[in-house]
Amino acid sequence: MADTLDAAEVADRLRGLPAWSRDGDQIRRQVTAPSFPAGIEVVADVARAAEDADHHPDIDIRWRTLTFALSTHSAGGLTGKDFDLAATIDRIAARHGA
Ligand code: H2B
Repeated sequence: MADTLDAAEVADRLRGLPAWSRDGDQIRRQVTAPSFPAGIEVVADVARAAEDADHHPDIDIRWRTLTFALSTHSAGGLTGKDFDLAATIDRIAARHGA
């Protein structure tokens, strides 16, 4: 099980991910896709990346606005896995024009 990051490490990693913010023991970001189908494609790509990483975000879908929330349940907080997947989600969103 990975160790949770302390507040300073979280703040440090968030500096490199400006779309993300801390919300308790999670980090979250909203993605506005160009359309509802484009948003679903973003979610499908994120699902594949999450399976590959064996690390899964909470996802809320409202028309073309997606909210991703990340935390490492097994560790009870934020770990490097959350920040790695956050960077992957950023790349996927950018690829879809979101
Ligand atoms: N995703 C997240 N976000 N946190 C976890 O602790 C986690 C996960 N654990 N995906 C994984 C799956 C675990 O259940 C498997 C057995 O590795």
